[in-house]
Amino acid sequence: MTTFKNFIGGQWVAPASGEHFDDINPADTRDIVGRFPKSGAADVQAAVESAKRGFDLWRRTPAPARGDVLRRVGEILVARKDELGDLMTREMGKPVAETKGDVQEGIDTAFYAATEGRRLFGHTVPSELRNKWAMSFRRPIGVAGLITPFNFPLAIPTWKMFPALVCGNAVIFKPGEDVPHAGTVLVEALLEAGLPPEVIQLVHGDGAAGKAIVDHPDVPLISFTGSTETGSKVGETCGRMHKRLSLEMGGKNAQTVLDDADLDLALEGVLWGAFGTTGQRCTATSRLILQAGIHDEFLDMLEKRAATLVLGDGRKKGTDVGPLIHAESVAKVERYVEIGTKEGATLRLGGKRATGGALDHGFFFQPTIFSGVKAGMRIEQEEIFGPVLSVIKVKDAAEAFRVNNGVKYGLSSSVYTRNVNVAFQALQELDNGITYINAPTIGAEAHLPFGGVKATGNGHREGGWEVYEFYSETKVGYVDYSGALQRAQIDNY
Ligand code: UN1
Repeated sequence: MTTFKNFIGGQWVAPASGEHFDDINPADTRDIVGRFPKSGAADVQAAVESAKRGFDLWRRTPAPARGDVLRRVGEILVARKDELGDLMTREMGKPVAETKGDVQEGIDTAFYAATEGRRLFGHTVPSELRNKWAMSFRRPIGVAGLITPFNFPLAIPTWKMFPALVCGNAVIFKPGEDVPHAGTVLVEALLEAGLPPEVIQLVHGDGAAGKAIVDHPDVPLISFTGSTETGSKVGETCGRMHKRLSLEMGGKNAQTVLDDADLDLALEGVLWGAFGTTGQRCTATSRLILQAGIHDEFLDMLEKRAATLVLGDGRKKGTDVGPLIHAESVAKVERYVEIGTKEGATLRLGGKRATGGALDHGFFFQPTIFSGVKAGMRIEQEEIFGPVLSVIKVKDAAEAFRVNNGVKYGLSSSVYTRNVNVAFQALQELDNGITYINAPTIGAEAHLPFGGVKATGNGHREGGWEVYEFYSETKVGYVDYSGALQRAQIDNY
């Protein structure tokens, strides 16, 4: 079995502790992908020292040249897409069509970032005074600590890393401990593309490694995607230390289907939204809000189709739904099935581990549907991160919007309707960072801002232009070429 290393100080190195953890295939726990470093504060210290040297070099590299490196990374990812899709499915389980889509998001992000190196716009504006120039421009910040989850092993790291790099920062990257192999390949691609070695540091490990990065005084920039609970702790530390922080956390996203909707279309949407990635997306559909007129008919259609979804190894042709990521996830989903049942919801489908044959070796869970769910129940309020869908009946669009908004999270929402007025009302009324009309709650594109309101985030966005503002600081320059002391707000008025 291969023992993998960290990348620190321009070299592949073993962790200071000498300890490792196993990277396990969740579809077949007998298959160990490799052993990866269990890193701690000593490794992070070495990574920060090196990254500071990397930053000094990189911040002076012209932004278009920084972008060129990202363009080459994009080309490498294109060439390695199939191989990457396969190894990502092996370590985290979702079907290869999805992992290849994940790689494609990384490719799109790379090419967007490459061209952004030729923009990084500031503003030139007129001065109040004669013979004086006024402008704003963007400066890099320093060492960025990036902490990412397992569910998008490539896309999410690239959303953070590529803009951070184009803006001229150095990066310390801690991939999710369930997907260290994908993280390693991404760093290999960056080095192959010509990124100066000390600009990137790869530190594997669990929460202890992540905490050491967040706690380090010389890492002024943190971007974290994960649970709201961990995000709150990260936020406390960053607040105390005056760090710039971007948080992407939980969701409890709803798809609403109104009486006038195209039901076949809405059915495809909810199947993909609720059970794609085994429900392990922060954008997953975990609530389905049905208007009374179509409630029974749609639930029937859904139950029938969901029962035919094929569970299995994501690397096998014909698999619709892969496994959950690990045993604790299975236990968590089981707990929520018990909670839903106790709360009085009706279990319509699933509710158990999926077993039999090859499934016995993995963390498979049956697609699960609860109907009769009332607003306010725990299964309606709390993020489950598994293939569990709660169905709520409402009388009209106004009630659907109230239910949609009645949770602490605010990532994405979806409304199926043919009524253009209602569609635009939804865009205006729903408290989410993203609202889809006649499309599921998942499917964000790389060149638009991604993120949520309320407990989902802290006001920042990934993707699109806005993320470049996060990874750079605005600086203003005034040049007075009058040869005289001109006093703003005094001499001019
Ligand atoms: C996430 O679930 O953490 O819109 C990110 C989507 C994907 C990204 C999801 N493009 O579902």
